[in-house]
Amino acid sequence: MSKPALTSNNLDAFWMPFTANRQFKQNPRLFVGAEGMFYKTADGRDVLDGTAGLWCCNAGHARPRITEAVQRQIAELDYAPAFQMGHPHAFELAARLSALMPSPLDHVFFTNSGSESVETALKMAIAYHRVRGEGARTRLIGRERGYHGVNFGGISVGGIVANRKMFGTLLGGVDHLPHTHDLSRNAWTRGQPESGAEYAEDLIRLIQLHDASTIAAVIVEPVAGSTGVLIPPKGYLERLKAICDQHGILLIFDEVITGFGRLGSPFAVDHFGVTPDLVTTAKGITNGVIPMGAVFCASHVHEAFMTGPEHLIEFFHGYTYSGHPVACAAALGTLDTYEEEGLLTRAAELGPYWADALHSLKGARHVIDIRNIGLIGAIELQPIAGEPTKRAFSAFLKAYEAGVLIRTTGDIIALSPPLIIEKGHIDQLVDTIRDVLESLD
Ligand code: PXG
Repeated sequence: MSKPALTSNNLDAFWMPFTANRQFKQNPRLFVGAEGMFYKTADGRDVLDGTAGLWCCNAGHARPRITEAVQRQIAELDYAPAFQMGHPHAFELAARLSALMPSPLDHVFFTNSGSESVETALKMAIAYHRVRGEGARTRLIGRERGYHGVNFGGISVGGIVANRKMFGTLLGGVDHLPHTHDLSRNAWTRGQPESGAEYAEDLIRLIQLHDASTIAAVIVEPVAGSTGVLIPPKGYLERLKAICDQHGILLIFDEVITGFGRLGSPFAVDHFGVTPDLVTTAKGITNGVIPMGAVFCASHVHEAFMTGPEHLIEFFHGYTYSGHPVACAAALGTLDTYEEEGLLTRAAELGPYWADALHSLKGARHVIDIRNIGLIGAIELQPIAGEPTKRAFSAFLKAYEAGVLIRTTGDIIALSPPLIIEKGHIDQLVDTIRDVLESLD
C-alpha cells in the first residue's frame, strides 16, 4: 500500500486529543516505527522512549509474544459477542489477572480504557450499596489534582481544573480530598515523603459534613501520575483505608498507571500493602498494543450482586468490546512477557540506579524539585513568570529534537520508561534532559 504524502490539508482532519493542534500541525512529530526502547521518527531518527508511550508500553515495543498472540487471535476468532456469550481467553485472562492480585480482589470486569474502568468502578460502588439496601450511599469522593480519565464520572471525581472547567456541572454529590503535594516540606524526596499522612484526616471532615450513610466510595491514584507525579506520604494510604473501613465506604485505587510493574511490584496494592475494594487498570494490561482495561473487584463486592433469580442480569453494565478476543490475546502475551522477563519486579531492582540518576539533576538549571518511585520520576521546573507550562513544553520539544521522548504536565517533566530500560538508557535520558535544561531560557 502506498503511503499518502502528508500535507497541511490531510493533517487538518484529525482533531488530536490533548494536543496543541495548531502548533503540532506547523511542525508535526510523527512516529512510524518502534522496537524495544526506541521509536523511529518519520525523518528516520531513533527516539528513546522515556514515557513507555503514554505510561503503557511497560515491556517496550514490538515484543514478539504479544505480536504473535494478536496475529493468531485475529485469524482464529476475530470477535465474539460480549453479552450472554463468551470465549475461553476472557476467562483464562481473568483467572490469570486475579491470581496476580492479592485476595480478596478475585473478580475482573473488562473495559476498553482507563476512563471506562473508572466509570465501571464508580457504578459498581454505587450499585453495591444499593443491592445491599443502602441506596442512600451515592456520594463519591475524589481528590484535588486527581486524574481518572475523561468521562463524566472520571472528571467529576478528578481534580485537574483544566479537564473539568469547560464541561458544566459534572456529576452531583461529589466532593474532594486535598492533594498531598507540599514542596515546602517534601522537596527532593526519594520515594515516599515523610510528612503528609495527616492529609487523609480530611476524609473524617467530609464524613462529618455529609454523613457516612451518604458516601459510596473514595477514589484515589495510589501515586498520582498525570498531574505530575505526586507520591503518597508514608502512612497516608493506610489511613485512608482505615477510615473507609470504619465507615463502610468502598476504597477504589486507580492503578491505570501504577499497575503492571511500574512501582517494582505487580500493583501498588502490593507495593504499599494496602488492599482496597476495587482497583481500576488499563494501559500496561496489554502493553498498550490493543485498547483494554480491567476493574478488579473484591469478593465481598461481587458476592453482593450474586443474589436473586439466576436468569436475571446482575449488573446492568458492559461494553460491546468488554473482553474482546484480540485484546485478551494481547493481554495474555503481555503477561507471558512480563513473567518470563521478570518485568513486574524489575523497577525495584533498577530503582536505586534510577533514583541516583534522576537526583543527579539537583542543581541543574530551572529545577525546583525531583521525586521518584519505582520507575517513575518527576522533575519540577520553575515556571516562567506569567507563562506557566511554557518552559516544560520547550523542554519537551528540545528533548524530542535531541532524541528523547519525555512527557510534561504543567511545568513538570514526568518520566516512566519501559521496564526493560537498561542503565545506559537511563544515563542517556538524564544527560539529554540536563543539556536541554541548560539550553532553556
Ligand atoms: N486513570 C488514571 C490514573 C490515568 O492515569 C486514566 C484513568 C484514563 O485512561 P484512558 O485509557 O482512558 O486514557 C489515566 C490515563 C500522562 C497521561 O502523560 C496519562 C494518562 C493518559 C494519557 C497521558 O500523564 N492517564
